[in-house]
Amino acid sequence: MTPTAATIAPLSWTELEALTDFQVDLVNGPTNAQARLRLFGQTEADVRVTLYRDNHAWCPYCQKIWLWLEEKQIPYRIEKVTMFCYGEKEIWYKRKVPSGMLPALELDDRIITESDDILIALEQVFGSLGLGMKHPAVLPLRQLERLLFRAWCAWLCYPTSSERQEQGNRNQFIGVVAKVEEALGRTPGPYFLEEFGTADVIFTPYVERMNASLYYYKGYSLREANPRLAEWFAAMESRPTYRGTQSDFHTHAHDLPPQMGGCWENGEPQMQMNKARVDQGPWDELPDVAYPEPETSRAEALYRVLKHHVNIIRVNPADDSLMDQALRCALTHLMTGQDCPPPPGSDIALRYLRDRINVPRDMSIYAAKRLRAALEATAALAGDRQGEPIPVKHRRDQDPANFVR
Ligand SMILES: N[C@@H](CCC(=O)N[C@@H](CS)C(=O)NCC(=O)O)C(=O)O
Repeated sequence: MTPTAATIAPLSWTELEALTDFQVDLVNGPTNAQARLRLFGQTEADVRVTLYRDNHAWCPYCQKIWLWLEEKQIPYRIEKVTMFCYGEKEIWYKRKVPSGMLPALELDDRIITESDDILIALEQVFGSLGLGMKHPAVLPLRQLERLLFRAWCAWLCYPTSSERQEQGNRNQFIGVVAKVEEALGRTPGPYFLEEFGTADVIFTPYVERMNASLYYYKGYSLREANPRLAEWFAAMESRPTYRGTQSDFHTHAHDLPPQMGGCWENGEPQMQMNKARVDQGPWDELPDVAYPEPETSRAEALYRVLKHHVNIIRVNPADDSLMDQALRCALTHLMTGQDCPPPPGSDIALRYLRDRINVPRDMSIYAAKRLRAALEATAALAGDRQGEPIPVKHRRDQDPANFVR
């Protein structure tokens, strides 16, 4: 296609670099998935804790500990480990934790596994976050969270042989959600108890994954269908700690199947619509986030792609020079808003990347939405072919060994 007056030629990598001044202080700034050390204004000598968590910043049990440490502002180191379905587990980690399971925590040279035991150990040393793990008000909420988890798995992760069975699983889940709404309604504020605390941290990882997966696989919008959960989500999103750990619908919808042993679509019209929106956009009004978009989202997306562009181009199935030019077109569109026609045949290459942005590992939720939209708009100028399907039994297409850590 020959560029017309309304289109723009791709900027060079140097020109693109000049368009972003995005900077974050990984160590002392807001919660982020890239940090290897968090100090909260203290010194390295104050560090007593190392958190071993997954490279993808995806593991729900790791998110629980991550959020807790961030809320309490405990100085800590982060060591990232590969989950089985993404690649090879590091040998050094298997020596430390033979099962290879995550999370693990090193606290003054003591290794602790099992996320609940980790929280209990942390509470003993640093005090609890609001009411603690064993408080009589928290214990029933912890049980309710597990009940909700089991009802979610029963609905999402098993095939059904009849409409009646599907409805039964749905009703069972919605029945437990009603109990969660009731629990949230027992206090005047948006949180589970009078003050934000451990109970909210415990509910966060799976409620976030339920919201995403049920929207995508069942056409059910947890956050929109339940007013108290909607208020709870909004309150969580007012916290920079949660924002830094928050993922999006696309990442969860495609990371869950290999982890859960499969997620089953119900095929209903609403589900089909939701699925198309999560996979192909528009991404801006999905009920995965409700706080206002930061002004820095485009600059963040550009900064993150620039940092890794050599590897992004290398792992893309397309020819390197084709992807180099196509990616610069998409980034040019991201920053200028003008159409930048990519080389012929690059629709597949751009959509391959569109489908493999991982939130929050790669960038925050709004930056990812902007980048997905720019990749899709640019791909559409080249054609309507989709990228290689995302695997459902593993995610080795996201092997962290391909990227600089
Ligand atoms: N009960 C454990 C569950 C931990 C768990 O299931 N971790 C998964 C990730 S979410 C894991 O490490 N799987 C091994 C792997 O994927 O490499 C806890 O609460 O910490």
